[in-house]
Amino acid sequence: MANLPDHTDTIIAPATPPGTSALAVIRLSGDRAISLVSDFFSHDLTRTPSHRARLGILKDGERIIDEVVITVFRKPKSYTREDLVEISCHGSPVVVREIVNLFIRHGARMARPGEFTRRAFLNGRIDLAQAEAVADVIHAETEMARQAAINQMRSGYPAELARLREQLIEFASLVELELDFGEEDVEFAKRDELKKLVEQIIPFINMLASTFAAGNVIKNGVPTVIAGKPNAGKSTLLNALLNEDRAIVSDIPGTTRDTIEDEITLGGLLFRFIDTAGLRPTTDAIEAQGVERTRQYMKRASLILYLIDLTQATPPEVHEQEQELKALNIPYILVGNKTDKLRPDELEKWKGFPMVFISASQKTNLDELKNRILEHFQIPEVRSGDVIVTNARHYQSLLETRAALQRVLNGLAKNISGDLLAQDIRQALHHLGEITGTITTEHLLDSIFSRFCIGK
Ligand SMILES: Nc1nc2c(ncn2[C@@H]2O[C@H](COP(=O)(O)OP(=O)(O)OP(=O)(O)O)[C@@H](O)[C@H]2O)c(=O)[nH]1
Ligand SMILES: [Mg+2]
Repeated sequence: MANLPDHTDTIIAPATPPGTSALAVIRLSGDRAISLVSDFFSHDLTRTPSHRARLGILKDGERIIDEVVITVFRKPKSYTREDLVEISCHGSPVVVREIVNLFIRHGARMARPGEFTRRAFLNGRIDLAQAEAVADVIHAETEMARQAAINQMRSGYPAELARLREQLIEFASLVELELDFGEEDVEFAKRDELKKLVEQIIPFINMLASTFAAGNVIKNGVPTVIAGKPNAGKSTLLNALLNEDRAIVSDIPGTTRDTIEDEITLGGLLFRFIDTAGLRPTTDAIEAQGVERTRQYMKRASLILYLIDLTQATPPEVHEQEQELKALNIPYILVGNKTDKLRPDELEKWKGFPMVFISASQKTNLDELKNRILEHFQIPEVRSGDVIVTNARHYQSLLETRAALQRVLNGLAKNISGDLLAQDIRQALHHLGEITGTITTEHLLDSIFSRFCIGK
C-alpha cells in the first residue's frame, strides 16, 4: 500500500449541521480518541467494546457539560479504520462548541473538510472513487442522483476493471523486463496476447464512458434555457413551471434584463430552468448586455425552450428564427404561447411547425410540454448495482486511458520498440489508476476532499 496515513493525530468535528436541533453528533478519530473522551466521561470507555453505546455525563472538572450518548468504534472496524468515537449530545450550538473546545484544549485537532473520509481512503477502507461518492450521496438532489452515488459508494468501479488492470500491469513489467536484456532479442510479453487484452479493455472503457452523458444529467441536472422575443411570455412560463412568482411579469417588452434561474425535478431528473432577456436589437446598453447574456446561455444549454407569442408572430418570422436555432446545434423545442387568445382557426397557420401549444398564463398544456422536455433525456432508471459514471474527473481519466490504449494498439500494429510500447502501457495504467486513487497526488486529494463538509 503506497499511501500511508499522513496524520496520526486525533481529529474532532461536529458531524451535524450548525444550528439548533434535537440532537447533534460530534466525532473524534485517531489513536487518542477513546482515552481522551473517557477522561471526561462518567464511564471508563477504554474498556467499552467496539460498536457499543453508553449513556453518561460529560464533565469538565466539576462542571457538567451535557448528558450524552457515546458510541465507541475500535479500529479497524470504523469509518476511518482508526479508533473513532461519536458523541450524541443535545443539539445546541453552545453545547457543541463547549464539547469541541474541551477536547481541542486537551490535544485533539479540528478536522479539515472531508478529513474523516480522507483517512478512510488513506487507510485503504475505500478507494478514491468511493470516497468521492460519499460527497455525492450527501449532495444528491434527486432520488436518481442518490441511487447512482450509493451504487458507486458501495461497490466502486467493477471488479472486472481491476482484474484487467492487473493483467495490464503484468504486461508492462514483462515488456520492461525485455528492456533489461538490451541487445538480446527476447520477447517475454507475447504481443498477440497483449493485443487481445487491450482489445478487451477498450470496449469495457467505452461502455463505462458511454454512461457519462446520462450520469452527468443525473448528477448535475439539465440546464434548460427559456428564450424568445420580448413579451413572448418567458417569465410567465418560468413561474408556471416553478409554481411560484419567481420572475417579474409585465406587458412592457424588455422586462427581464438578467437571467433568472431555478430548479425543479421532472421525471426524477433535476432541471435548471433559466429565464432570459428577450431577444431583440436594442439601443439600451443594459438591455443589450442582457441580450448578449441570453445568447451565451443558449450556447451552453442542454435544451432550449423557444417561446413564440402566437398573437404576434408570423410563420415566415418563426421559420427564420428556427433556422438560427438549428445553427446552434443544441436540442430545442418550439413553444407556441398564448393559445387562450387565439381562435381555433388561427391555430391552422401553425400546422407546419413541430410546436407545443400552451398558455403560460392559464397553465394550459404544460404537462404536454413537460413530456416533450423529458423525451429529450431518455435516462434509464438507475437500479441498485448499476455502474454509472457521474464524475467528470473519472470520465476524463477514462478517455485518456482509452487514448493511451489506442496508442498501444497502433504501436503493436507498427511493431514499435519495447520501450515505446512500455511507455504507452504505463500511461494507460496511470490514467486508470487516477480513478480509483492508486495513483494520486496531494494536490488532487486536497481538491477532492476540500469539497466535503467538515465532519465527514
Ligand atoms: N393571454 C396571455 N397572456 C400571456 C400569456 N403568457 C404571458 N402573457 C402576458 O404577456 C406579457 C409578457 O409576459 P412576460 O412573461 O413578462 O414575457 P417575457 O417573455 O418574459 O418578456 P420579457 O421579459 O420582456 O422578454 C404579460 O402581460 C403576460 O401577462 C398567455 O399564455 N396568455
Ligand atoms: Mg421576462
